[in-house]
Amino acid sequence: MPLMCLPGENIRIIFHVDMDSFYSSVEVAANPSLKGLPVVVGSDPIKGEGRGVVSTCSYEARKYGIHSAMAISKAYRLCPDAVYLRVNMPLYKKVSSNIMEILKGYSSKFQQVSVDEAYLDVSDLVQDYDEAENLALRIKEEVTLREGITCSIGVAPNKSIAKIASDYRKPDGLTVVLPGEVERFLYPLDVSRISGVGKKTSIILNEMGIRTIGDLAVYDVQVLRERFGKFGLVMHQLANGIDGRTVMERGDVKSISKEDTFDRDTSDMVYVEGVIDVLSENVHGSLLKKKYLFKTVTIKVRLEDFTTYTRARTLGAYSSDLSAIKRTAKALLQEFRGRGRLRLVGVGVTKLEKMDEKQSRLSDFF
Ligand code: TTP
Ligand code: MG
Repeated sequence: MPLMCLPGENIRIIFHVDMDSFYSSVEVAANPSLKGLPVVVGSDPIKGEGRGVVSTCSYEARKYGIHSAMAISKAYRLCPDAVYLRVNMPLYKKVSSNIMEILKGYSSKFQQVSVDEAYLDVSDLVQDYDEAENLALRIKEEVTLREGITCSIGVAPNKSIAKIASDYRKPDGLTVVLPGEVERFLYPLDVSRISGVGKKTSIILNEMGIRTIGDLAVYDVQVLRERFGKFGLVMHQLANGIDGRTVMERGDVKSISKEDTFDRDTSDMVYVEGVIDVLSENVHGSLLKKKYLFKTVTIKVRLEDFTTYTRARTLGAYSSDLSAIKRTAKALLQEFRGRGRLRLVGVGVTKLEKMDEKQSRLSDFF
């Protein structure tokens, strides 16, 4: 069907591809005798005595009420006969990277968002949503043929709707939401389907009388802003099917830093520490946006004679903590006390590691 398009408006076609019960599907593909059985993957399974949690489980196991993040002991009570397996991350990472390579082969506008999901912008590759649907079927076939696991794909005019659509008919699903059908698709769904609307937000929204995405879409945006800040506005837009985010592969970021040259050279360390606070906040903001954790904090100091120093301190573990940046940067600054006036100060973080996407979905919007 041809696309209806207003002058100046670009209708995009975005795929969200998400593997079905990923860890357990990979286990089944590696050991076909598990096919059709309830399979639970988690830490510390030891015959239901362990203290770990379920990472995921096969759809057969889900029939018993087992789900991700449930205590393994509870899963064991629900289904003692399930196959319990330890997490084998290297295997899942290998299969994940094979699948991401397959997906990248379809469009250069590709963005991996977690170990088992990615967006593709196929707007330039197909003429219309019919062709897009055929392309999605081809991708599903290729993933199954090459890696032995199924995935679900949502096809829609933007990322948010595509993500909701991929989850709509799982497993092995394909849901196409045409631009003209966005409202009809979104409005009846529970607000918790919107990415970033977790349990706590859902409870507050429910208390405000907002249960469905449709309720949210027509709610007074000013009230949402007052209650949730900027995310109130974002939620309202997403509920109305508005999401301008592009599909972009993020480059490999090695470090993030910000610096400031003072209007006038200064030896006032209270003032310099204030600048360090602001720079740390900026660095931290970028870090969240780019979804990285850091392990090393650096500072840069330029004295009035232009001699420039960098200092670094590595923490014991990866962190996303703003106060750790501020504290470490200020500790590193101490050696420059009494060294004359400072011309510039900078704060940075290095040794970056991709954050677990599930922790950071909200930050995507800011
Ligand atoms: P999901 O895509 O959320 O779940 P899934 O692929 O297992 O199942 P679905 O068919 O509903 O998409 O997460 C991908 C993988 O991330 C999952 O296989 C295991 C891991 N994971 C955890 O380790 N803990 C969790 O709480 C969740 C939700 C996922
Ligand atoms: Mg999945």
